[in-house]
Amino acid sequence: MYLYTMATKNHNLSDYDTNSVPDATGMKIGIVVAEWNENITASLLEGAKETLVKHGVKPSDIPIMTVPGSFELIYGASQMLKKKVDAVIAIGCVIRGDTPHDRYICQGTTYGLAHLNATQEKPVIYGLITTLDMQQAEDRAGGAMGNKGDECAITAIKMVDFKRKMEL
Ligand code: RBF
Repeated sequence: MYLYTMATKNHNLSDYDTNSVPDATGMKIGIVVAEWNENITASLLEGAKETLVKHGVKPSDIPIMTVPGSFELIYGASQMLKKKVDAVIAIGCVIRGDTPHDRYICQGTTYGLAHLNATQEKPVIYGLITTLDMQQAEDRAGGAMGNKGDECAITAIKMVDFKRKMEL
């Protein structure tokens, strides 16, 4: 079996083998996006939407909700999971600041989203960018390293497909 990995060091986030992606026709994939660092999260959102649609998800089957900051992605995602969606993509961007605050947000958000994955029936996709500066964030939001929104969309489709196969 050919196992295509997207998670390789220095791998461009938008570079993937189209043939490895299941058909997403009929899938409903919600997106919760944080307003903090909106210039970045808006690009991630665009990437995710475009890639979902490219693989067959109808735009009307992509409900989108915003939350103030990344920390609120946990609540936002847990609420959206209760709605008619097959998976939820959580999008946020935390940039290193002058105090340790960013580390608590990253840790809390990561733990919260992981907890949802471990306890809920539907998958939550980790679309949190955590960077040292704005340049690193831009590089991953449609810049030199591709767009993490694209990667999240592909991951969401693959996880919904995974769940469908497990139910057979
Ligand atoms: N939210 C983000 O999504 N990204 C950030 O980089 C970010 N930095 C923050 C820095 C400080 C000092 C504070 C107080 C909040 C920050 N937040 C950030 C917001 C956080 O996720 C959450 O919305 C608030 O802490 C809730 O009051």
